[in-house]
Amino acid sequence: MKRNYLLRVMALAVAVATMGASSSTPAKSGTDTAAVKGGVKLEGAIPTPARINMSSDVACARQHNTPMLSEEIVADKTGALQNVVVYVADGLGDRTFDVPTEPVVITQKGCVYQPHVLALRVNQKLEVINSDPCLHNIHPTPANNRESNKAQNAGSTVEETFAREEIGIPLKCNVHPWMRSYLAVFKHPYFAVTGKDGSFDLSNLPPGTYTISAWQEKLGTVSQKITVGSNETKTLQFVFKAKAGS
Ligand SMILES: [Cu+2]
Repeated sequence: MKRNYLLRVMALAVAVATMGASSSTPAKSGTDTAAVKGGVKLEGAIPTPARINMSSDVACARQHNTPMLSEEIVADKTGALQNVVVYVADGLGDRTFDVPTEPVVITQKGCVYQPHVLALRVNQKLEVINSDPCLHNIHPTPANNRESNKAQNAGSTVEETFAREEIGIPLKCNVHPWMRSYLAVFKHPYFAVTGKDGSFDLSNLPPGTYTISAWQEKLGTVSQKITVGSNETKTLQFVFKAKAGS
């Protein structure tokens, strides 16, 4: 409750700041947009990913010539951090956005979720594909959405939707305990998941003052505040510190 209260207070403060800005620089429609771009880095020792043991199910193990590695922390030699969700956490006020009609897709192949981290919109269709010759079950364990648990036969597709915003919903399979991915559900379109180079691009933002957050499944969330004007691009760098033993 306390956290909700604080978030409301923060939202109010940002809303006031935004109103102040827009009264001096009235927003034009169409091309009048802002952008926040940048990268996410891991500072400190890059952890060696653990090997995943799939020997309990030969249908999974035989699909891999070399052991699959844990994707809990994926960073290259320079520290560029992959699978980080970067998003507008605050500053959009009460704007609303149409839900995309295109579904987003997650695939189970070789008893691994692809992609490992997936972002989508509230009430947007999530297609979960089973490309494996074995049974999986789709078991998201959200905190703010409805939990479900569906068995999924080889070669089939199931659909899910999430009614509320929530970042970092674990998706697991009870048949194969190593299978784990994370979903981030947003009520707006201003989010990105970092790729191999750790970069993100939040474009077509309305000019304003925003809290931008970066979420990583093991390292948590870091946030920064930024103001972008119309047709302005600003750069943000996020740094996570490698935790001992992670
Ligand atoms: Cu499975």
